[in-house]
Amino acid sequence: MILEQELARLGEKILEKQRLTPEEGLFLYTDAPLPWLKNKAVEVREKRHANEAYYNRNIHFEPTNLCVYACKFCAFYRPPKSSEADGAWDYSFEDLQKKLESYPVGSLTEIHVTGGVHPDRGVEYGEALCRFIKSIRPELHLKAFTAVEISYFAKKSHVDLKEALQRLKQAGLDSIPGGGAEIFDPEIRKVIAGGKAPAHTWLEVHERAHELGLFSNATMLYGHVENYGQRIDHMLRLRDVQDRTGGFKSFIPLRYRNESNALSRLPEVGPEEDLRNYAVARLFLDNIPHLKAYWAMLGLALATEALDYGVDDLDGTVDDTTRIYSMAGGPAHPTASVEFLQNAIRSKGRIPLERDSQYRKLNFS
Ligand code: V47
Ligand code: SF4
Repeated sequence: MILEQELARLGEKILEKQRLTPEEGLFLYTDAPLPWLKNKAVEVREKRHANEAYYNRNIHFEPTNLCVYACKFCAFYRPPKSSEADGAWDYSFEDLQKKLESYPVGSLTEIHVTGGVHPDRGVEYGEALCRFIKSIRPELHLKAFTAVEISYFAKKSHVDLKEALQRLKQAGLDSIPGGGAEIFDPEIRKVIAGGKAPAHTWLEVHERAHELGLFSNATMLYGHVENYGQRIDHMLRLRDVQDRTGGFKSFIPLRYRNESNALSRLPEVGPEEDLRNYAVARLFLDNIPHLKAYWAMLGLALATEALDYGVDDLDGTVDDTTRIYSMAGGPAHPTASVEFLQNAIRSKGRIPLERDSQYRKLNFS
């Protein structure tokens, strides 16, 4: 009875668009029945996005997997002195050119660039890569370099974060992807991602970027050793920045995948937990407009299911160009045609819309 009363009170609050407190967010994780969460999350997403759901046409480029860090959840990185025989790669600009030229002009709208943090590369490298991509495909939206990569560029080149961002923007950077956020709680971050940019640096990169007119996304890696309170803390810190800047377009929860990494002993959470997490994110993180189920991590079937739990975006065609998830247990060859994504969205009774990187609608099919 008490549970029902509390759910009714929270339902009212949500209906009236009142912000949930951290305690209420935690209650949703621990006590709210999944069908109730589903119902409320759909109510909120339909107010924002009606019956529409988005996809885009994109590829990824992962310049190298050599990395100075050694995050325990990461199956992708190799220590800096590794060779090809160890599974390392370090692509040249010529390799990138071949890849870009293999896509006809007009067949993509976005390239997403991220990779390992190479020990020798500072902001000059980032600038050169941006300029190179724009010289070949000026029409593509360039979403590149996580806050972790950017903070390393700045440190290596002895410049502050604002200067690093200004220079990257000048060189053609259009927006910043959401990676590297993991979990902001310092104790958990130390255990799973020891050594890389702390929470305040990650948040500062994004806040400075927003001030310069660059928008960005934010991720949250969940389902490893964190607890619900730490997930709420993570979203609360994002909500605070977003109140000041409005620069986050999309929130992307990423389920920890457990193959071939230093935390493989941990089981992965099941689909019900994924769906609960999307729904709570939609309700608690009330000021980031889009909630993305990144199908290349989750698989298309579950990402499609998440459209019933507050999600409004499946991400893009990807075309087998990312290895971060396939190396950790995600779909082996992540590629989806436009028709495939459209049909997935239609299978949930929603209207598929192609978007650009700013979520402007590109078609009305
Ligand atoms: O920060 C690495 C995650 C992220 C694992 O901005 C893992 O549109 C689960 O941020 N299990 C990088 N996750 C990818 C990323 C991203 C992806 C798609 C779209 C956008 C966007 C951003 O991948 C890392 C880390 O949190 N990751 N290893 C793993 N084993
Ligand atoms: Fe390096 Fe990123 Fe992997 Fe961490 S998650 S080891 S920073 S590639």
